[in-house]
Amino acid sequence: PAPVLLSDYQPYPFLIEQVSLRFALLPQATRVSARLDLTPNPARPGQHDLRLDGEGLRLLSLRLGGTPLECQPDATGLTIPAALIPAGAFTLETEVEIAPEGNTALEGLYMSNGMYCTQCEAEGFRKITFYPDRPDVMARFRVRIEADLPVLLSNGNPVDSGAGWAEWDDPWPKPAYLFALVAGDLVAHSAPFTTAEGRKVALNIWVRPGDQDRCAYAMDALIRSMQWDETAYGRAYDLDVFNIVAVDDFNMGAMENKGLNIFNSKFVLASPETATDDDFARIEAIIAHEYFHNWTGNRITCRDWFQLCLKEGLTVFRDQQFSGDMRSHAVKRIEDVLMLRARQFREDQGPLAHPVRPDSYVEINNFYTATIYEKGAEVIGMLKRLVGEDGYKAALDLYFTRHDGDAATIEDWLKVFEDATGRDLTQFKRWYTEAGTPRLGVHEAWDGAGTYTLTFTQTNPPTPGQPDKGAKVIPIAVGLLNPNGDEVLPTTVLEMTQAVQSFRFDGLAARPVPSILRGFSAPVVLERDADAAERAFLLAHDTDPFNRWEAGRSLAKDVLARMVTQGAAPARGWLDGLAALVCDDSLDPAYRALALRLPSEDDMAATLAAAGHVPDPDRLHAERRRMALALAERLAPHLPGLMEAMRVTAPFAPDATQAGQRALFNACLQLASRLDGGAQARDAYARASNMTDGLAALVALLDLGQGQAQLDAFETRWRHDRLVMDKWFMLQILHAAPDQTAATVARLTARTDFDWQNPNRFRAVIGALSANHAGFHQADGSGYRLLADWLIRLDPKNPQTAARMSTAFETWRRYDAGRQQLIRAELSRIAATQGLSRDLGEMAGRMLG
Ligand code: B3K
Ligand code: ZN
Repeated sequence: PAPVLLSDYQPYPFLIEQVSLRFALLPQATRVSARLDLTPNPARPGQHDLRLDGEGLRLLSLRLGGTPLECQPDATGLTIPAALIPAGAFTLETEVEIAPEGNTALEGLYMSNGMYCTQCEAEGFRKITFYPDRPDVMARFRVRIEADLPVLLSNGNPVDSGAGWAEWDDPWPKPAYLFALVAGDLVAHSAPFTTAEGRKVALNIWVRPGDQDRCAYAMDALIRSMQWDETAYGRAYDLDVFNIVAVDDFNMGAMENKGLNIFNSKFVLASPETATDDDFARIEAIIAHEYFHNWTGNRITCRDWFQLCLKEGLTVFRDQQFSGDMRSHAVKRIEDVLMLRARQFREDQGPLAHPVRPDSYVEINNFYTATIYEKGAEVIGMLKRLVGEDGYKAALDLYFTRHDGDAATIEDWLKVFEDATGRDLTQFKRWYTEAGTPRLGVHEAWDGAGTYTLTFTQTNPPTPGQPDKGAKVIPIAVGLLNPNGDEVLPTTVLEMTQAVQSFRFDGLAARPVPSILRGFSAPVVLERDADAAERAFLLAHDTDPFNRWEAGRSLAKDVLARMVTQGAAPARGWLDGLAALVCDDSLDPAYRALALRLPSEDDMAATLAAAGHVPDPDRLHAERRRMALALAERLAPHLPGLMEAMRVTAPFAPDATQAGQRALFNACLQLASRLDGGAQARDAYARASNMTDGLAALVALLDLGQGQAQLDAFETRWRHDRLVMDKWFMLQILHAAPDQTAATVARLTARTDFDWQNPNRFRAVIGALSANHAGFHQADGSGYRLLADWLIRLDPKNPQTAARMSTAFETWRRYDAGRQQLIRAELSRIAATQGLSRDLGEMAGRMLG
């Protein structure tokens, strides 16, 4: 299929004043009647055909201005010739039939456990009715639902309802991708909320009967999100109700439909017994993210899908700020950077690299990526650093006043920053239009007489379709420390705009130690050959918490790299520095737990490949275990004391303080288990009273090749709980020995409860296969073959999820010729599959290059 191009954008020739929809819901034959009130769009003068998108719809009737029309749809929509269209306002009425029960792609109107629900972003509305399914067509929707079910929901405010029917009206014009409908046998966990503007809002979280006691945390997170957006951004909620629905079958995390957010139940339902601290934190973040979209996404939406980062990058940035405010900024920043490197850098350095604002796509669902989301958020973080707190606030206020109700672009977004701050952002815009992770080299010079100079060199590596790139604006936050550890220059943002650029610092008493890229002030790879002594110094003294952690991280990566490439022993300096940090009671336990986390095998493979080595997955796995063992031995004398100090005695609370204590306790337990044969982990599993502690103990045992009895007990207790059992499936694969991984997957996929058409279960199993680095990359190709088999099987049912999971192959160029050939063969087999979806076809094609 031909790609869609940004340069082809044209406004839609018609405006839609009002949409009236009527749904008569039946699993096999749902009738959808639509009435569109149209007028010509002055932005597109002249006579135009009326083109409506529509896929898989059985057209029952069509009327233009009340008169029946004979018009046959084609495979992708319906065209009403310009000649038939009256001048001025007119109405178009359609009636179609669809079968939600057979919709396994989970896009459009589908069913999950007997409940009807929708997912329209990006282009699912066209599977519901004929409509201009593009985000710049914004209209008011009125919806009538008829079904023999107790709960009938749509966007906006409830108008009226009776037995078997309900009507909804959404006063806010919106694009079709924000349409939603839910009908089912649901119960609500409810709470009232009053906005800063005095509006009384009924908040409801709708779940299947029996799940209502697992909604309290999500509701609490929602209320805190609503309050936070009022204080941090001055944005209040704008309807009388806010509904959230939890669905078991969902392709992604959640969806921000106006007034009716639909969530993967995994990101709503939580209790101490069933959810880990990480689950709670993710629920808080996603609830906030979807809520924040009400302003950044819904009130101001995107002109076209190329502008996706306009809403996603900004909304991720906002949810990161929120989580930092709720918990710890330092810990949140480290976690976000870990994620950015693991997913976005990986993407940016492989065949799927694309700009934060792409200029072409085949299937837009393939562009809901770490680049659009996470790098999109980083770009906003850089803007904020460059213009400062006040500049950012002024720009955002202007954005909301100038563009409320608009379908906007990245140009509009940058313009508000230019207008509010007087800055020229022409060069900065390259962050949006050019793919790839810049590499930042550093050279330091000390003249012996008080002047210290830092010279930076940026290189912007080629990416698919973009061989040459200009210099980027890179905000480099720098601090300088005295040899005794005192800070002589507090954090200062250097603004790099050239390929090579020097910055001078005068009047220093001694040669300083630089702390560069504090807070990870730009999404770049810092290439600095600091020696181990300097890193150890920063690990002990840096006043910037991110860079202090980063010093330990880069030290650990150096150590592991030397172990892998030179057979070196785990370096003493690293072990001692880390021990000192972990035992420092003045530091947040969550932070100390993060410092104990070793670099992942995937991250190390990328780092080794970038340094010109060919990573050997088995060796990497073995050396990383050796590294963990050395750390355990070094920390052994401190572990009992640390664990005692971190033991939580108060009743479980999913807050940052307790979570941090549990994280450090469990990190110590993992290490202790490497020395005690699993005795403490078995005990901890038996005594665990919450999922966080139970899973951590189980993981410690699985890493030792033990834990079968605990797995069996877990299964007996949780076999009827889909979400908890997803964890059970996932852990066994994630922690399988490399040569056992494929066999474990084969064994688990043969079970009757491996419901592979449920995206959560599929991801738990097949996603864990590719996340087990050494297991997936077994030299015999068993991991690759297994993944390809499952992608080919899933694709006809659910192309979106199949395409997303195919990114496991994106790193193939890192590995040796044998593995490269095996992966290429699997990608070619996928690409050659009869009837392959556009989604998976595009991904396989791009990865093959
Ligand atoms: N906007 C949705 C994602 C839709 C994905 C469509 N394939 C969730 C979010 O980012 O909030
Ligand atoms: Zn989003």
